[in-house]
Amino acid sequence: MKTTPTTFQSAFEEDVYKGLTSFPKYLLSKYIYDEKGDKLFQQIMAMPEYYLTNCELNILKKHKSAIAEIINKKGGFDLIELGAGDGKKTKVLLKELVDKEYDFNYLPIDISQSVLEELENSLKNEIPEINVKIQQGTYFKTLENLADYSNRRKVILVLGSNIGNLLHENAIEFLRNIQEAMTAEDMLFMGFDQKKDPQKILDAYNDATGITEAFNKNLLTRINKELDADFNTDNFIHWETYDPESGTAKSFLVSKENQKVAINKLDLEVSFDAWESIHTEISQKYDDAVVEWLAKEAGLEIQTSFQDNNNYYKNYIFRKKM
Ligand code: AVI
Repeated sequence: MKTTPTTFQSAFEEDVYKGLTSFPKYLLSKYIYDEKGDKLFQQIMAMPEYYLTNCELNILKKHKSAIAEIINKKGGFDLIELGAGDGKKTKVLLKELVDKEYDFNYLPIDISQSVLEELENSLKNEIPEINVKIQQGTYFKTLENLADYSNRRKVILVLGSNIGNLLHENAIEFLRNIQEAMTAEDMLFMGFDQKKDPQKILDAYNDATGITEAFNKNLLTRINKELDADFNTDNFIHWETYDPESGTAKSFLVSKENQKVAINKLDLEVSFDAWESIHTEISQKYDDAVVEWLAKEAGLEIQTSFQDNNNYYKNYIFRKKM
């Protein structure tokens, strides 16, 4: 094997190098999301097997009035959404807040400027009464600068069970970062996919049409494109597991044969044994005890929660523990 290059051109290069020279091999799921990965994720959210989106939509439709009443307080508030995306689910709540004539601003934050501009335009047409201020950036940067562009009481919204893509220790760190940006008056509204029939979970991450397979393999496609590599994606299978004890769904790419892959930009040749795996993503499923524990570790406490008709998914409202 080559020695580790001392300088990498990007975090992507370094993370790919580290992941594919480790044992066992892994790649970070955040790198699935280039333009093609974003489109595939949109398709996943529209699949019948991927129940998460509809569950959260069901919660927002069913409980919008109660949620609106809890988050509203005298003096108005800023509704700050991390990872806003197309805002489809959020619009249900926004419409309710407007109908109730509450005093609020909507501050959607996303890594993609084009996604934000599309959202801003659609809101102008659909709910023109809303005062919207878009902000492009990563969660981390944004939380650091929150005080600069919000000086009112804050309600922070994180939908889609995105926290599930983090190991518990990283989830606590993420929650802790949010907690540090909050005051005693602020609230956090966050979605957590729940433990359920293991088959239902496996089906959501292993659809018959192969969209999730393409989404997972986009990691290899992206390495081919950006790092001049020669992965043959047909030589790998998409494999999903779910451990009902820990609540962890894991995605892998498994090599079907002995093979070598050249990653020219890293000056690296990676050898795979037949049936060797690359771990690519975790999608954690939760119960109340685990959410309570995560919250406690991060200095938060659960105020209340809302669930969908099937009890598949929950949105929790957290306050800062004083
Ligand atoms: C974005 N995230 C919450 C999705 C999930 O459910 O873990 C990503 C995903 N991976 C496969 N399907 C969807």
